[in-house]
Formats: sequence, C-alpha cells, structure tokens
Amino acid sequence: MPASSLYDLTGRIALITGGSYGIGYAIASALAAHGARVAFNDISRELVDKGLAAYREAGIDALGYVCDVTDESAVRGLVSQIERDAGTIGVLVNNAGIIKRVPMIEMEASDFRKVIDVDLTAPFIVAKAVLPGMIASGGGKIINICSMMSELGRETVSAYAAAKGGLKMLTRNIASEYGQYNIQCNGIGPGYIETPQTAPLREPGHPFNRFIISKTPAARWGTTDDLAGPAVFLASRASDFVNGHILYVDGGILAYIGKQP
Ligand code: NAP
Ligand code: GCO
Repeated sequence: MPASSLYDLTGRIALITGGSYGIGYAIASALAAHGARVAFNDISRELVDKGLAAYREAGIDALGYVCDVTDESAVRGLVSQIERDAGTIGVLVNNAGIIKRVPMIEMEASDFRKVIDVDLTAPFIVAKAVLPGMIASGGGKIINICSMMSELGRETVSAYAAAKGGLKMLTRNIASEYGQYNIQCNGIGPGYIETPQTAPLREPGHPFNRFIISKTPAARWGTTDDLAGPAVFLASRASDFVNGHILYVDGGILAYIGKQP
C-alpha cells in the first residue's frame, strides 16, 4: 500500500463536535485536507454560521448543525440527519467541551455536574449514537479529545480533570467493547494550546504563561496546527492497530519535571 494512501480519508464522513473554531475547527480542516467530508455541530446558530463561513473561506464544503451534545435525543437526530445528508459517520471526534476554573470548595455542585455533562457524558452520548452505523459499515474511528488533566491535577479545575480523566477511561472502554468490529477508539491529549479557552491564562503578565513555558520542553504554547497530524493519523488506516491509546500532543510536558527556576 503506497505510504500516502495510509492517510487518505477520501470517502470518509467525519463528525467533529464543537467544530466552529479552535481545536475542533483545526482537526476538521486537517481531515478535510486528506479527503474526508466533514460535518460539525455547535451549540448555537451563530457559532455554526461562523464556523460555516470559516470553512468556506478555507475552501471546505462542511456540513454544520446546531446541536447540544448533552441532549441525547438531539444527538440521535443529528446523526440521522448527517446520515441522510452525507452518509454513515466513519470518524467521530468528540471535541466539544467546557471548563470552569473554580476552587473546589467554592464550586457549586450544579457547575461540577455541567462540566461532567459536557466533557464526559456527552462523548458517551455521541459515541453511543454513531457506534451502530460504524458496526453496520464494517468499522470506524472514534477520537476523544482528552487533556493534560487526564493525567494531572491542578488548582481550580477539579470538575474538568475528573471529566477528562473519565474520558481517558471511556476511551479505553469503547476500545475494549468495540474493537472486535474494527472500530478503533483513541484519545488525543493536547497540552496547552493557544485557543479562546486558554486565553485567560495567556493574558500579558499572567504567571501561568511563564509557568507553562517552564514546564514544556518545547518552551512554547502549542497551536491548533500541532494537532492536525495526530488527528489524521488516528482517523486513518495508519492507526488500524492502535486502540485505547491516548496520544499526548503536549510538547513534552508529561515527560518533564520542569526547568529549574
Ligand atoms: P473550546 O472553547 O473548549 O471549544 C469547544 C467548542 O465546543 C466550542 O465551540 C463550544 O461552544 C462547543 N461546546 C461547548 N459546549 C457544547 C455543547 N453542550 N454542545 C455542543 N457544543 C458545545 O476551545 P478549545 O480549546 O478548542 O477546546 C476544544 C477541546 O479541546 C475541548 O474538549 C477542550 O477541553 C480540549 N482541550 C483544550 C486544550 C487547550 O489548551 N485549548 C487543551 C487540551 C484539551 P461555545 O463557544 O459556546 O462554548
Ligand atoms: C487549564 C487549561 C487546561 C487546558 C488543557 C490542558 O486551566 O489548566 O485550560 O486544562 O485546557 O486541558 O491539556
């Protein structure tokens, strides 16, 4: 098999949740550049329209849908609509997510539950909705967007870390339960990436900025472009025997004790 065809996604329908901007948009664009037909959803019409304009600007004929990934009925409707509009979903990227940075003793249980709902329960809901089609069509790829917080804790992110740690184990469980159907479920664990979600941490003079640089061997924040190759790999035939793996794209943070002050 020619090396290039290992990464050819022609004929694949890929759903990227929360794909209007940021990491989701970058991953969807990379999959499209390798031949996939991409569909994405977001939580509001405004965001979906913003995303569609961005994809069009990039020459990508994306399908966009308004759907709250925590609403199981809406997700079932989304998957059915994509199947009618484009075909069976062969690649799912569970990207949609939220974070609430609040010290645990100050965090309302309702806020904790909301983060768990979006970052953990929703990937379960969306994966559950696409698995039957993948089984019927002979296989598929599920990529869950995990985090450094799938492995590490830090102050103020108890809900997010609990969700992303759970998402690592959900990834392994889907791999275990559905590997026999030629379905590979893996995770991507981005390090600290320049997106709106981390913008508060990168404000000029914010101590976290210098901290992350000192904890990253690459000595820089990641960009969404850094995630393109890993996503194409996990969506393609090149990873057909990779299952239950979390691929950390972190510039080396998890390998490094940190630079001496
Ligand atoms: P983000 O702001 O977390 O993007 C997430 C997207 O999902 C947004 O468009 C968001 O819409 C959407 N979303 C939120 N709740 C939703 C729901 N209930 N239904 C449908 N869509 C929903 O920015 P990001 O940094 O690109 O993060 C993408 C993923 O990567 C997340 O899972 C995040 O946890 C993870 N991650 C990020 C980093 C990083 O450094 N940026 C590192 C590791 C992992 P709204 O704009 O309305 O919220
Ligand atoms: C934070 C950041 C991180 C990143 C990412 C790291 O507050 O620590 O938001 O959680 O979003 O998850 O991998």
